[in-house]
Amino acid sequence: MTARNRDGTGSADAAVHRPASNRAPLAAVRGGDDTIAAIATAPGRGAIALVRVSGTDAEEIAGRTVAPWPTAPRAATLATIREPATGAPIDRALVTRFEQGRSFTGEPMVEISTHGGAVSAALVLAALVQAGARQALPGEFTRRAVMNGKLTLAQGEAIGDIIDATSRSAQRLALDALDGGLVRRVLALRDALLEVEALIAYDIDFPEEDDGPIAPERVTRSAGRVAGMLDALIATAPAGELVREGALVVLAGPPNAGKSSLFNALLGDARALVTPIPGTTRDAIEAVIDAPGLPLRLVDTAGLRDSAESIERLGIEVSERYLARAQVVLACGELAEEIAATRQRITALSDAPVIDVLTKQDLPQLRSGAREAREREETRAIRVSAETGEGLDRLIARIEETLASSIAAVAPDTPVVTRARHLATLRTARAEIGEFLRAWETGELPGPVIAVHLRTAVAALEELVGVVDTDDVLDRVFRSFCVGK
Ligand SMILES: Nc1nc2c(ncn2[C@@H]2O[C@H](COP(=O)(O)OP(=O)(O)OP(=O)(O)O)[C@@H](O)[C@H]2O)c(=O)[nH]1
Ligand SMILES: [Mg+2]
Repeated sequence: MTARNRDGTGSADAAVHRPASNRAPLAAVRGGDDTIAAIATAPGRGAIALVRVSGTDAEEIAGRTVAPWPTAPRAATLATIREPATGAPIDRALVTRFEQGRSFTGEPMVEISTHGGAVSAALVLAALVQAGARQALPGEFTRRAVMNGKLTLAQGEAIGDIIDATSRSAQRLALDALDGGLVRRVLALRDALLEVEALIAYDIDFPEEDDGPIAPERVTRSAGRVAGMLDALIATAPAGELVREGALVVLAGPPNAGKSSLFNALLGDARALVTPIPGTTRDAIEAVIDAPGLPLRLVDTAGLRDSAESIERLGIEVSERYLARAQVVLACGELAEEIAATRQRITALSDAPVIDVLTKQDLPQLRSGAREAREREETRAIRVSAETGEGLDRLIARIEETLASSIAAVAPDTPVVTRARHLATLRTARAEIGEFLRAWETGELPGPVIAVHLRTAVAALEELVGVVDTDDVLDRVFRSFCVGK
């Protein structure tokens, strides 16, 4: 039990701990100075559940319930977990301890893999609380990892995004963010701005240097470069939003065109009602499919026609509202003429790109129609059958191509901005640099006044990453401009 060498009075930081009772809960969370515990796995029936403990006293607290205590850190040890008060066994579990600085939170941590199900993990958590841990608040482990410098704020957010991802593409982007691509880019831009600030500061502090004043174009060029790179990042936001939210793909066409059948076939699920009666679908039905590149929010709508019937008319109005928001429209019809009529009908309603979809292509009479259509060079239409599944993959690929070409292409090495918070800070930084450049070029205001814009831009970028450290400007003055030169 060598790891548990604290007796509660000898620890170096014990003096700064206020008693738990007069600690405001939020202050305790921010300070991260108590020991927290939580069940980290989702509730429900499963093979294993994970209980985590983190904080200065994690080992001491867990040691009151775990025996034998793991001798080596980061090595799973089979142990019995016991109730601290009575010593009654609760579960057999694998216990792993992580030392300070070498854990997810950066604090001493213990992870206990209990049996799954409703009871074991809850009992182990209760035992840990009895032994002195506090139940963690949502996100508190990641928050501590950020506060202890194990993760940047943006990486902490990325972990949340990985957990919340509902599509492969959203998960992939979040994983890239966890890898720190955006953070590295933003920090590089911040550094470039600090260099500009340093140029100006140097100009102010050492106007009499032999080299003469700093050429104003040098400042303009450097700040302009940062502005350009911020523009490139900001331009990825629509792609990021598509991945996060999914692209709205609306099926449109005359009644009985096979829209609901196609919708169901694409989903692989009988969600929408299908009947031979034209006008079956009344309300819009929405469902998400996890396409390889992007999540697609498919919407089945009421067939478009001039109808006097009031409920159908309401359904058609709903279709029209969806069409106005669509990012891609699938103009569905059994025949090229129907598709042409649908295109005609929706021109006033939607600016979205339209993909022609010839439906029911398993029916021989329609196949021959398709052949004629081919002869008339109407070959852009995708021929599908909800019955046989023909053409569905091609249709998805076409939808993805269409979306890719309608949003600004993301340069291959540019991290994609997916969060509104990030976009807002990037826009703030960009606007401040714009203000700075305008003021610098007119030269009407003194350098220190103009430099305030750079400071604000730097602060915005730091806010994105979650860097709280402030004043490296002076360091940089002397690093990049050796006074002895
Ligand atoms: N053979 C064949 N029949 C299909 C196919 N797709 C749809 N149908 C039939 O066509 C009829 C209409 O299909 P729906 O999917 O309800 O058509 P819809 O466009 O949703 O019609 P509304 O909701 O009335 O606008 C049904 O009888 C379907 O079984 C297909 O790929 N092959
Ligand atoms: Mg329908």
